[in-house]
Amino acid sequence: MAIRAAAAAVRSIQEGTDARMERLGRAMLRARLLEEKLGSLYRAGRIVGGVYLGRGQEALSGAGGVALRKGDIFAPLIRDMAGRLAFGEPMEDALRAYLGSRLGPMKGRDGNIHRGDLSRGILPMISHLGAMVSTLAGVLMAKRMKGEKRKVGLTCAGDGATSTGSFHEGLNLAAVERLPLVVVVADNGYAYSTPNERQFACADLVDRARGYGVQGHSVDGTDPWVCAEVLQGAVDRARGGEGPQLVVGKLLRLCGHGEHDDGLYVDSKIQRSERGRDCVQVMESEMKKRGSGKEWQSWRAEAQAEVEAAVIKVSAEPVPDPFEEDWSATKSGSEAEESGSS
Ligand SMILES: Cc1ncc(C[n+]2csc(CCOP(=O)(O)OP(=O)(O)O)c2C)c(N)n1
Repeated sequence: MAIRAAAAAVRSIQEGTDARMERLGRAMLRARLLEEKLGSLYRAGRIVGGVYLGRGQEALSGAGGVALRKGDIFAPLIRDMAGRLAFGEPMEDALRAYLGSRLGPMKGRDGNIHRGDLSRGILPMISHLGAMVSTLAGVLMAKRMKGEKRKVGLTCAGDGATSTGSFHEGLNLAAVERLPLVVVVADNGYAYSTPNERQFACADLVDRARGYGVQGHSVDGTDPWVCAEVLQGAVDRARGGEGPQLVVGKLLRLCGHGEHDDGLYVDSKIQRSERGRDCVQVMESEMKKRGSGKEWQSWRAEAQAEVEAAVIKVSAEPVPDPFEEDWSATKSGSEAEESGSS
């Protein structure tokens, strides 16, 4: 009986793991294919402003989105398309921000990477350079004061962002307050064109966790399985009251800083190293090895169809009309008048 119970438990853990990896794999593919399309739309002149992609960072980002639950708060950065989709941002809403649709969560009036949706627990990004750590710490403190329990906040930072004052102030505050905060550092080797050795003098950014008094975790950011496990563990620990968690993933940005940047300064030795692996290819070949190649192909086909359908739908949507806009970020004009605000 006990053996049977143990076997059932093992099976259910395995099924849970498989379900989590399916969510992650699908989010990675959806993000990769959507971003390839965004690159094309940018080159075709259909997108106003810059386009910044998360190529090569889908496993680490997506694993964060998968590890969170409904009711948690996610503060994504510019390379977190996979995390956003995994956490539940509809692909159509993402596209609406890029194509300026009035039906998007920012009503087509904000920069594409600055989109958020408070109703889904996604904070609009203020800046890529550390600002979201203190913003999220503030949200978590407010939740604590309101008596909301077991809600986790997760945000991200680049290696460059870890050198800013905002990052330091935010993480220090979160550590002192023992907030349920997970900070995922995507150490992709470069802050724009500045390599790691010109940014910080410690051997590994995870070493800083000790200085802040928080738990630190290192992860190979190119391995989807390891990312899923480590991120889930960090989120669970934060939820369980163990305070802030710093997760540092080593990987490489497999694109320019933005689509306007060719990234030619990236060292070819790093590109050829383990760190330069493409997490999407890693997952594809591992799934093939495990006999699940057909499943992967069907996820890819579904993601491709979703991207095509979303582009067609969102392209036909209205854009904001300056003469009809209420110019209120959060409420319609009549609602604002009723509550006496202007
Ligand atoms: C205060 C400020 N300075 C400079 C910039 C321009 N900028 C945006 S992202 C970035 C580099 C960020 O590097 P990193 O944190 O490593 O993230 P990555 O782009 O590699 O993901 C810079 C210099 C900015 N947005 N804000």
